[in-house]
Amino acid sequence: MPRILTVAAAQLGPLQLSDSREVAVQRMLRLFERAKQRGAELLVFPELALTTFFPRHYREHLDEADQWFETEMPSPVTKPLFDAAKASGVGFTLGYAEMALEEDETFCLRKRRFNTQILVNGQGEIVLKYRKIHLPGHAEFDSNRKAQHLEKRYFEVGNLGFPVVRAAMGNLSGINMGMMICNDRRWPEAWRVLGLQGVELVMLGYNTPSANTTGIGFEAPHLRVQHSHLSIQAGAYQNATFAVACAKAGTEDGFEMIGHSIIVNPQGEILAQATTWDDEVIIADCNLDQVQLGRSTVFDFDKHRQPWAYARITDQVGAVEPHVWSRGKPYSPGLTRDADKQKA
Ligand code: CDT
Repeated sequence: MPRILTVAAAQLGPLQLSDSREVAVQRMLRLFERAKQRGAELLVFPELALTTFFPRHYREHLDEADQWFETEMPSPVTKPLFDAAKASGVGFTLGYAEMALEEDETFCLRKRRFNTQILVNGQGEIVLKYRKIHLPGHAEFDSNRKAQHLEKRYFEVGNLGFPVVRAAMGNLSGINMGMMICNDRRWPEAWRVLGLQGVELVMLGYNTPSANTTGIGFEAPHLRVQHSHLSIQAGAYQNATFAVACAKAGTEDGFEMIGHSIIVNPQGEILAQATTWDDEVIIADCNLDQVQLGRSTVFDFDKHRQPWAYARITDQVGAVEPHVWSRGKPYSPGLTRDADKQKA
């Protein structure tokens, strides 16, 4: 019997600053129903799905942003989503701004804010939580920008790594599932860490502006979609996994977001793609046995990976200047596979 899971991306059109969480959840419940009727067993909602993408709005004091954060999950407002999962047996992921009273690395108990996504199973139980690691943007108001992107102001870097969990979903007794959020998809390291845990399905929500509003350089709008797809298709292919990427789309608070949610197979092919900037369900049957081809051939990690040559990836953050060649002095780097083996 092939291991088939029917997955959906439940793309949301814009949520304005004035829209309440109740409005968002009602729309999500309608998408849930539509996805269920089309046979979905798991659906993925966007990043920060309960509110507008509030990091575009500056607030001088952090506490003034508390209104956008969830202090409990489920909450009275979000419980209907959990009830829908329980009633239907359909799982979902939900992106939201999380405020947790939690000890930090200095053991100080304090209010901590994260950009979070949870995976909920068909019994309405939370099986996995992920907190966004790659936070784009800036922490202070930037008058050079047409739109602010204040993720570094409102969120701490996620402290849960990139976990993968094996759990039942749909009719399958075990699927290796992992998550990332928006900007994470542009970082091959994030995909590889999930790949190294045998992930079979990566779920991610995103809010990506159509325009580069940094005031630095020109980026053609169509390339914003291309870069998003390129990253997801490459990540799925290179780690032999399915991926569901779900957008919040359209003009939100006067700023356009790209939409173009997709479902991708382990060959990097797009199986389904959203064509509107509105609430829209896209769906695909994922035969999870298809992950085997990549991982037993070109991406057989056990056989082909060479971690000794990748040390810079974890030893270094920024790029360093390369060695400058001078005539008559062939360049020979100190790092060799033999030295690494000798150390072992
Ligand atoms: N939400 C989020 O992470 N958005 C960023 C915007 C960066 S602009 C290319 C993203 O990577 O889509």
